[in-house]
Amino acid sequence: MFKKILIANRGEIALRIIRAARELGIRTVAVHSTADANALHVRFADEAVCIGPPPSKESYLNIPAILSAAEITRADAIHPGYGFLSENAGFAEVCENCKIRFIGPRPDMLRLMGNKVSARVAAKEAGLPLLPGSEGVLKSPAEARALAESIGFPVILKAAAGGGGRGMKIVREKSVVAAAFATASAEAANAFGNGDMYLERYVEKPRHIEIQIVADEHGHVIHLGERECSVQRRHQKLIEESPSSAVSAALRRRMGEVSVRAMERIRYNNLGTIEYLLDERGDFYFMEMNTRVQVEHPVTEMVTGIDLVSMQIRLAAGEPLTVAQSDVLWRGASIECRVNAEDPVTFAPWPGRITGYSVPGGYGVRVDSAAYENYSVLPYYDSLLAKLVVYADDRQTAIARMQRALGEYVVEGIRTNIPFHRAALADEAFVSGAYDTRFVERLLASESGTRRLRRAIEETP
Ligand code: MV4
Repeated sequence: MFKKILIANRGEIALRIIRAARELGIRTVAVHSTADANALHVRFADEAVCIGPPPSKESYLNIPAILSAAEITRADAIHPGYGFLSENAGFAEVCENCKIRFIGPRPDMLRLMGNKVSARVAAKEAGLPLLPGSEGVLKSPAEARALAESIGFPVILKAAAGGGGRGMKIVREKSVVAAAFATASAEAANAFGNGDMYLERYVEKPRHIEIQIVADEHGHVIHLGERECSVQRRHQKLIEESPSSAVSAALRRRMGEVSVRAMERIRYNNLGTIEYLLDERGDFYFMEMNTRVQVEHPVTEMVTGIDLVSMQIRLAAGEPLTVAQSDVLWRGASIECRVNAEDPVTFAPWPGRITGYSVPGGYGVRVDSAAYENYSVLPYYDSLLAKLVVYADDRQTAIARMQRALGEYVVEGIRTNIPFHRAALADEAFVSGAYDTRFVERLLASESGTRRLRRAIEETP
C-alpha cells in the first residue's frame, strides 16, 4: 500500500480524499495556490506545498509544479480528484514515467474515453447499445447530410473533443445539416483545437442515468448501480439521486451487466462512470464515459455502503477487488444537492466571504464541504460550496430529510442556490419522480416553480 499520496486538487474533494487516506493509514500532501493558503485541505493534510498563483492554469493545472511537489515530498502516488488534471492522459503518463502512481485508469483508457469518437467506437465493439449514428469521424458536410437523412430527424452533431454538453448542435431538418456541420466543426476546432465531429439520432426528453463501475488491475469488474442526474442546468448537475425512479431492479441488472461486460472487454481499471441516455420507452444508449471519481459519488456510497474513494486508492495500489457483484446490495434512497455560491434566480457565481455559517446535521445527513465561517469563496474556481447528501429508507423520506436539512443550512454574506433546491424538491414532477433533463427549464418557466422560488428566497434569512 502507498505510504504517502499527494492530492492534486482543492475544496471538498481534496478533503474527501485526505479523509479516506487517513483512515487507510496513508500520509497526505496537499498542494495549493497562494489564494488557498488557509484552505481546509491545506490544514488537514500532513504536509502542504504551494504550487503557484491563484489562476488554475498556473497552480492546479501546473504539471511541472505538481510533479516537483510530489518528488520533494517523496509521494508514492497522486490522486487527481475530479476536474483539473483528473482525465489528462499526458499527466497520467508523466506520473507513471516518474514512478509515481496516478490514482485512476491507465493513460490509454483516459485517451480512449477522452475522445468521444474513439469512445463511441470502443463502446460499440464492447457491446454497449448505441443510438444510430456515424461509425467514426464525419468527413464532409455531404456525408453528414446523407447520414442524417438515412437516420431521420432530429439528429445531434457532437464534437469528438467535446463532452459534458460542449460542442453540440441539434439539427431538425435536411436543409441545414451541411451548414450546421461546418459551423459546429469550426467552433470545435476553435474551442478544443480539434474539429472532428460525429452525429447521432437525437432523443427528445431523455433522462441522464449513469452506472458506477469499479474495476481492479486483475480483470475483475463490478457495478454499483445507477445515479439519476437529470436535474441539470446548462449541463451543470444540480441534484443527483440513487436509485433512479426510472430504473427497475431488472433494468439496473441489464444496464449493470452490459456495462461490466464492456469494461471487462476493454480491460478497464479503477473507477469509471458510464453515462447513458434513457428514453421514454425505457431503452438506454451509451453517451460517454467518465474516467474519474465523480462529484456525485456519495449517493452511491450511501445506498451501497461502499467507500468509493478508499476503494479507488486500494485498487490503484494493485489490491484485488474484495467485493463480488453478489455482495453488492442496494438499500434505501440517497439524494445530493450541490450547494453553489450563486444567485438562486440567475445562477450567476457569487464569490465573497461567508460571514455567518451553520451546517445541517442529524440522522441521515452528510455534508461534504471545505467551507467554514469567514471562508471566502474565490472567483478563480468553481462555485461548489458543499454537497448536501441525505440518506433514508425510501425516496419520500429522503426528500423530506433534504428539505429539513436545507432549512437548517445558514450561509450569510453570499448568495447560494439553497432556495432553488427548496423549490425543485417541492415540485410535483420531482416528487413523483417523473422528470427528465428538461426539468429545470420547465421549473423556471412555470408559475408554481417561480412562486416557490420567490417564497424560498424570502424565507431564507
Ligand atoms: C444527447 C441528447 C439527445 N440525443 N445525445 C448532453 C451532455 C452530453 N453528455 C450529451 N448530451 C446530450 N446528448 C443524443 N443523441 C441530449 C443531451 C442532453 C443532455 C444529456 C444529459 C443531461 C442533460 C442534457 C441536457 C441537454 C441535452
